[in-house]
Amino acid sequence: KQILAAELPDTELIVVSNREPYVHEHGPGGVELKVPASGLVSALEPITRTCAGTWIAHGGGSADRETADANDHVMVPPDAPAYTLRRVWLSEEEYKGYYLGFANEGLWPLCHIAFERPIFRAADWECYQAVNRKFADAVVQEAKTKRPIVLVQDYHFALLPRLVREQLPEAIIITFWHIPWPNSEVFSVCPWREQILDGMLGSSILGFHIQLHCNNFIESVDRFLESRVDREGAAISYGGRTTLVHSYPISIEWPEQTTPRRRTSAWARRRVLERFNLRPDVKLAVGVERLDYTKGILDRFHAMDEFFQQHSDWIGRLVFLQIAAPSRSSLPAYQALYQECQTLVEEINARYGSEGYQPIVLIPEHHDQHELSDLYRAADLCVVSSLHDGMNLVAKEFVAARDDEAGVLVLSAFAGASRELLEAIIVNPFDASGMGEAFYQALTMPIEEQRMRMRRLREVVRSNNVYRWAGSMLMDAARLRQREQFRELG
Ligand code: GDG
Repeated sequence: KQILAAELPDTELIVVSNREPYVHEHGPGGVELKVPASGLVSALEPITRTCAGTWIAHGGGSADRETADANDHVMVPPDAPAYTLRRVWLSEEEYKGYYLGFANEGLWPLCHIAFERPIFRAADWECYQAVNRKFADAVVQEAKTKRPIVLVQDYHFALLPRLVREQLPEAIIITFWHIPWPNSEVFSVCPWREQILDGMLGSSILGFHIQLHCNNFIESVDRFLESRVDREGAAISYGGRTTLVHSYPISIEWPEQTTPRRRTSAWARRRVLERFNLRPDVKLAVGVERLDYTKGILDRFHAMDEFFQQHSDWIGRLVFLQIAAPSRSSLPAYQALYQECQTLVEEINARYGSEGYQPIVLIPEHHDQHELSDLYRAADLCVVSSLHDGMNLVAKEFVAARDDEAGVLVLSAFAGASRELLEAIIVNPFDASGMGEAFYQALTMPIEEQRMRMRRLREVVRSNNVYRWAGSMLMDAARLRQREQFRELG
């Protein structure tokens, strides 16, 4: 907010994302409000609230239409309105082709090394283009000035920066790509690779979580477009314009006072054990994610299997509580993953379980944020074993929740977060026995060492928080604007 006021006065902020930050759904008790399980929403909501901007997103909730006004606007958060949410309506066909199809069966597996083959259908691509146009028009409608800052979020909108640029040539368009960018050889399989790159280069600034993804993007542009690449200046000149390509590691809002005083870790632990009917003497490992094949959920269960084989004295003493919020569940790859998870959990529980003891508790349900916070605080270890992940906010949320400075984070080397959270136990999720040993190391780690590591991790997440993420992008935007103004002055 300070940066906007000082460096970019009178600049309006427009956020565009597929997912809306507040969803209205019909529930048993009438219209209910939900905050979706999304890293992007967790990161951007506090920023938009602070800046009183406009957020444009797909209105996907069953009660979204009736809760919006005639302009498709709703003020949010409902209990303390701070900014406008503009809902964009999509037909079932558009949603299927653009979101489920091109974005989630095409781009998502293309960008993640999870060995899931991307599916490219011409009909999905048609929808993707049409929906990008629809959102670009919404940006232009909502813009009250000629020079807004437009924050475009993620792989759903690769074409939107160019489309907005055509209609608002003076806008500062910052596109943040929340998932990895693959190397140019992998990217080359996309039938519409040139169009995607061209669309993204409508941005003034293009952000990725880590430098490797920036390098991969620059490499892809160099290979497939007639452009000039300045690797040192991290800039691409293309079609008479320049796009800066920078890394901005995303983060979370650091909680001022994590929880009321009475909700200590011991309190959270008692509550969680009671709720899931667990014995009071077990150690608790937790995993929290959307049920997604990139997150390495099966792999952590295989690691549990290895761990019990190597350390049979732990059978009966460790429970893995896995929260798996349903996600994209109409897609075959996600249905198959759900089935595989259920089968594997049954197998492992049959092998090591006994009367009143299930080593893995899989809960395929969405939980509210307080419940997640209790889980983080109750855990002896938190496992983030993504096969590939842009950043991973669960790792940072776990650290932020641990104001008791205890608990161990086991973190995949292939999550962007591993570049910052060096005091976690870093694992290769493809190596089940290595990950099993990491569980052992975590479970037997002396409390002094846990504290030393956790203190350092907390310092990192506290200072590299989500305001710094947004702040660095806005500072770069301010520099660009100043440069433009100097140019105008001659
Ligand atoms: C993408 C990138 C990048 C999970 N279950 C529930 C729930 N969650 C929340 C977590 C966390 C968020 O969802 C998940 O964020 P991640 O970062 O872990 O993963 P993605 O959703 O894949 O996010 C990722 C991120 O964008 C941001 O750039 O870090 O790499 O893939 O906040 O707490 N939240 C609620 N109930 C649940 O059951 N309320």
